[in-house]
Amino acid sequence: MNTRTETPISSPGTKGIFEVVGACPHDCPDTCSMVTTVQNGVAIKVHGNPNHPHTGGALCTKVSRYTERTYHPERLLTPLKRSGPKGSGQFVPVSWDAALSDIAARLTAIASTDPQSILPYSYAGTMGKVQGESMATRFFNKLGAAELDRTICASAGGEALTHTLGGKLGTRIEFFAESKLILIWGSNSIASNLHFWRHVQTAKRNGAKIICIDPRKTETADKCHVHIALRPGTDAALALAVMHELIQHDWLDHDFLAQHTLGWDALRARALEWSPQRAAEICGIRAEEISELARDYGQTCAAKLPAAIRMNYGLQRVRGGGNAVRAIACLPALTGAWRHRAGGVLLSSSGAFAFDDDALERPELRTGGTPRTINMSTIGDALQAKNASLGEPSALIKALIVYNSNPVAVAPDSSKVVEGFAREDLFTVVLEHFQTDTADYADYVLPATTQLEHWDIHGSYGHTDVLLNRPSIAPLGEARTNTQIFRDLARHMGFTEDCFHDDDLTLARAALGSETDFDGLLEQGFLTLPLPDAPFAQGQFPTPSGKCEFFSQRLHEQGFDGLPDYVPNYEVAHQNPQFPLAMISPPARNFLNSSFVNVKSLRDIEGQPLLEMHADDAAARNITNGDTVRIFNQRGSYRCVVMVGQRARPGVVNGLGVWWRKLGLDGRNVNELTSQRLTDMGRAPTFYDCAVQVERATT
Ligand SMILES: Nc1nc2c(c(=O)[nH]1)N[C@H]1C(S)=C(S)[C@@H](COP(=O)(O)OP(=O)(O)OC[C@H]3O[C@@H](n4cnc5c(=O)[nH]c(N)nc54)[C@H](O)[C@@H]3O)O[C@H]1N2
Ligand SMILES: Nc1nc2c(c(=O)[nH]1)N[C@H]1C(S)=C(S)[C@@H](COP(=O)(O)OP(=O)(O)OC[C@H]3O[C@@H](n4cnc5c(=O)[nH]c(N)nc54)[C@H](O)[C@@H]3O)O[C@H]1N2
Ligand SMILES: [Mo]
Repeated sequence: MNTRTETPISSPGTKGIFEVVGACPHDCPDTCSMVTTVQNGVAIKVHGNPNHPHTGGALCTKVSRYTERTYHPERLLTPLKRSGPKGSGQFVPVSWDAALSDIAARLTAIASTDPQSILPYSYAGTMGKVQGESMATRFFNKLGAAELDRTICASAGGEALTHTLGGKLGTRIEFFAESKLILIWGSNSIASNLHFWRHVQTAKRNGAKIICIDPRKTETADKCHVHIALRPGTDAALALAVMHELIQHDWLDHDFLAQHTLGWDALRARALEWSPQRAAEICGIRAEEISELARDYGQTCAAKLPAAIRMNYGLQRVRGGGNAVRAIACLPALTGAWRHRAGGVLLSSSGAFAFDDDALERPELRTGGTPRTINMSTIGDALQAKNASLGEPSALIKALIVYNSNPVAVAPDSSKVVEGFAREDLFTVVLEHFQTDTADYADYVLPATTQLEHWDIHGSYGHTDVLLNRPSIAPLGEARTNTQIFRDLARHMGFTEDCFHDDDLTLARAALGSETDFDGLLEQGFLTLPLPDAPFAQGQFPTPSGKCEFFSQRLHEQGFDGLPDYVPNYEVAHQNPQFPLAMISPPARNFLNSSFVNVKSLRDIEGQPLLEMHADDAAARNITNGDTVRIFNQRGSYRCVVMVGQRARPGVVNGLGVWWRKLGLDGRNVNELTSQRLTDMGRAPTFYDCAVQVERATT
């Protein structure tokens, strides 16, 4: 087979068979280099690029079905206009010109009163810099629309990391292969970071001990030497008790502490309040589990062997999520684990990339003062008409333009979200591949291209390579790229700035800046950022003090005490007689948030929405495996089938997500139960801080 990378296929009639190197667009730390095989203009399969070290020639199961998703019989291929009541999913096809003219007229009318009542809503359906916030943000800047605070995933952990280490930086992922002890903390790596798991396996083969800290007995926990199944939201207590033991046994790197940290005396005093017994009670585990964890970590570091922590975002989706991330991120500085390239901690590598966001988004197009900001995690409340009637009528959102996201399925407190989207006076446009739950509430649905049909540039939040995505097929049907849709809308709105003519390759180059070897990227499909092996071996933390900030002056100024602390959940289930079970809702392995839920071969693997429950909790409720149960709390209720077994610990139920509402038993999903309360830092959602009760469903 011929590997040709220089030209994308321009029409489905193009003869021959060849491969095109692209990138997986999904919201996942792995950001794989993906090779598409094209035959006569049709993508016939995708596979992982064997030349890209982080991909190692393998894709995950779900993305290996990318052609099934692309050519799905339900792919949206023409613009649609609503023809029934909101939410009914009734639409009629219309021409692009009719759709764009009407949308432009509606937006112009709304903007003439208050452009800030128009809200873009987008997230990481694609992580691409071009099809993400480039032309779209230019458009909304020029329009003077409200701005979206993009908090739904990672902002608690992100802020916490920035206030501790100075940025979203950490141990390079490939060096975990050399570690002698790996803590997998709040991460189901096999499901959501598969290419990291290869490095764990290498380390394990070379004698490393692997410890998983997760309330759920995940497929990852199954393969670790130790599994600590703590209660959700108690990680900071655990980390402080580990510090307590490190201090008591003097498994400390005094030199590193003296030279490269800020606030050690205060943190030491705080940690000494956290005996393993005290933390064990909060975490719902045995004190010995904590002292053994501390011993493993402390002795590995004291023996000058590398110990690394793979933290992930699972543990920050609770009220004290920011504090928990801070407490854990402090650990390597206590023991000097940063001295090794295979030691330290990694939550996110995204701070290593220096994309030129201003060149992409052109903030200077915005005239007028600071824009109104709407938190995407509380979109349910933000859309309520009654909020506006409470005194700030201008605060009412009158138009929503949704792209790269499915908020009706993924945002917390669904009943509020649905109520908002159902408002007859809300004008909603959704750019999508499929008729999602959100698209059902649109006035217009616009068909967007998939990754096989457009150019893009990708960074990563796991590794530190830049990837280029080259289109391999022509857009299907009448689908248009996100960028083209916003270029077209700009024209219909009468925006005349030259930047609304930039094509996607111009945007790709703008994202990278002139320093980057774009030709090299075109040739190979990826390039590796030049970075030191061990980022903080000599300190050099990019914080204001240049040190690892146990104490953060910036947080202190925001009203925190400045040290990491244990902040209990809003909803401490085991102390709540009415809703005594803590529910977490981590992703199902074969879906990517709510993406892929409609791909039949993957849905067949996942079966149906499930609630995992421990046998003791089930017995106490006269529930048996396979029963249909009703899960409920003060916000709502949701029915699904229960799976009784070892994946759930006592007192915690796992409602795997994120199913499309319309595929659930009563047209709802797990977010019917989650709340709009926000984390301590980063204004992020608290999906896993959710107390519920469960009963056998009668119908
Ligand atoms: N297959 C697949 N891969 C994905 C995704 C997907 O939907 N499917 N989603 C992608 C996205 S958007 C993201 S942000 C990442 C998410 O992936 P991760 O960052 O790994 O986060 P989660 O999957 O939310 O949670 C990870 C683990 O944390 C556990 N957990 C829950 N609460 C707590 C807690 O309080 N403490 C501790 N220690 N653990 C807890 C959960 O049980 C889960 O096993 O994965 C990405 N990759
Ligand atoms: N209960 C619960 N809820 C959660 C989570 C959880 O763990 N539990 N996880 C949360 C997390 S971590 C995240 S990141 C959010 C994710 O929430 P979202 O970012 O909304 O992710 P998806 O649900 O995958 O929806 C992305 C949509 O974008 C579309 N899309 C993909 N590519 C393109 C494109 O090029 N153009 C256009 N126009 N559309 C495109 C896809 O078809 C898909 O419908 O969900 C959050 N919700
Ligand atoms: Mo996420």
